[in-house]
Amino acid sequence: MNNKRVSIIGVPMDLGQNRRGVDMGPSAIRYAGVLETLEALNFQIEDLGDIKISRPSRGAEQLQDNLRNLSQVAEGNELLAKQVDETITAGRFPLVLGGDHSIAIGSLAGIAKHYENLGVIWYDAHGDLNTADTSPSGNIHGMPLAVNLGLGHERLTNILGYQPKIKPENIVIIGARSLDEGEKELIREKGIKVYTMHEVDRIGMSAVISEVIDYLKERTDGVHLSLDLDGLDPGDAPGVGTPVIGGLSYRESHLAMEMLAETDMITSAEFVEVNPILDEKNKTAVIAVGLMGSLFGEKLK
Ligand code: EXY
Ligand code: MN
Ligand code: MN
Ligand code: MN
Repeated sequence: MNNKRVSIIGVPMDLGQNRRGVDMGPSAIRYAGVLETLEALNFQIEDLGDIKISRPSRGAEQLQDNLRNLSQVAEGNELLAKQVDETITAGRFPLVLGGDHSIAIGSLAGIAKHYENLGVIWYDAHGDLNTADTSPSGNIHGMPLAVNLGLGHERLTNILGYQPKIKPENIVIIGARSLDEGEKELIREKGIKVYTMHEVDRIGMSAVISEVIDYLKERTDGVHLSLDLDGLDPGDAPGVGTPVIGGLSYRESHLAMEMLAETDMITSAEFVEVNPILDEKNKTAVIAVGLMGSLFGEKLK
């Protein structure tokens, strides 16, 4: 990692889906030692604390136009976008800790304005490419990648006043194994590059990441890593709200992070969907911190 100055931003967001507890993800990841791990690697760390997320009032209608908690999710993401924007302007690397994956709306809004061609690695069991029209759940954590392509409700797509945030040809999804019909259509229509579990099984993680690096290197001027812990197999990372069997192992994920570290191409990152209530003794947060260590250059693991 070229940038030695890192700002940690916690986002205790659990309103982009139905299961409570993922709002405690940032605490669990701090408790698992993220600051100590990165400091030991000689990074200069600043912890900006947590973004304020407002709660919906009790009993209020939360699902409008098939978008659960739209105003709270939009408001939280507006605050996050500003914080991330300021972090990059100050020349620092934003490391965002979720929270559910809806927070990628705010983080990418703050990041993408600093690049002509931002690349995005979406490490996830899911595509997160639904809109309110295609979503089976109304959960906004299943929509952030579509929102960043400019598809969806204006309150979400237009954060910081511009859209789209990213171009379809600059996205690579890794680990997908649970895609809805509407998402598959969008992937075909937009030509989004996807390495499903099939490709990982077939050619191995080493070849997948080599291809991803070559692909993004020639077309992007910065790369954001959006790592959803449910990309990993629930045997390794059980503390997630939407587990899908047959996922990436801790070793494969660790290798992916190491290979990315060697390229120095990652310019921002977020780790999301850690839910301590569903976890086993903070295992998933510990794994998240282990992966962060590898991404930031920890050797001999
Ligand atoms: N595709 C399903 C939905 O849209 O409801 C499940 C989405 C889960 C999203 C997770 C966090 O990556
Ligand atoms: Mn996700
Ligand atoms: Mn997911
Ligand atoms: Mn290793």
